[in-house]
Amino acid sequence: ESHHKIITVPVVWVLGGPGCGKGTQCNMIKKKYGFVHMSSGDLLRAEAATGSERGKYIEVFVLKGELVPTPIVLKLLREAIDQFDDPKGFLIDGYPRQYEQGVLFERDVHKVNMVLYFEASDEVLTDRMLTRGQLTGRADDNIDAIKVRLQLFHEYEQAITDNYADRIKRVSAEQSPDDIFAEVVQHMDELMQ
Ligand code: B4P
Repeated sequence: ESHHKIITVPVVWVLGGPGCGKGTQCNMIKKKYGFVHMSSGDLLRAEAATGSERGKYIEVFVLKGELVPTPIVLKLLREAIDQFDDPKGFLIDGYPRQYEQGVLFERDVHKVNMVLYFEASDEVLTDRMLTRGQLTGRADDNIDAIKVRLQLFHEYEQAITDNYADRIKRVSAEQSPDDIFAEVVQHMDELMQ
């Protein structure tokens, strides 16, 4: 649509199972490369925290670990993207969760240039989320919601990895943040050449 910003910089999707460390890596990428970091989860939690009608509706899905309806997530992302002038690029963290979300993004927002895909076992993911739940009290980091989040992740991951195989860079997320970042840097440098 014509009132939206036209994106002329690279767009990177940052994906992986719940708790894989996307947020940590995005912060490191943002610092080094000057990209804007946009987390679908953060946007949804921020909207929920406003207590608006839309926020209350969103919160029901997030607390259960279920997917929020795509039009809402895409609209929040689009609104956030439109607020930025000339960053070096966009990191879209936690979106798409389903192949169809990716299709809509590429149709309505921008083609994706690279997909960073963080891999870790369900055991590692579960441990990280439970730890974070204890440390921060994040409401969806409890065992019931975690099970739903993992189940939905596995249900949809194959369609995403199949359809974006040409742009996916897989990174093992079972290492320390610095070791993961060393691999990420190689992919980012290649993209920015
Ligand atoms: P998200 O906020 O995306 O939640 P997440 O997948 O658990 O990832 P998060 O970013 O929080 O964790 P991260 O891996 O960075 O989504 C939450 C909910 O929002 C979803 O369940 C859904 O309801 C909704 N939602 C979001 N996007 C949606 C979409 N596109 N469509 C529909 N609904 C959507 O980090 C995990 C933890 O690991 C951190 O505590 C970190 O400190 C730690 N960690 C990081 N790196 C580590 C390392 N190397 N070693 C050890 N620990 C590490």
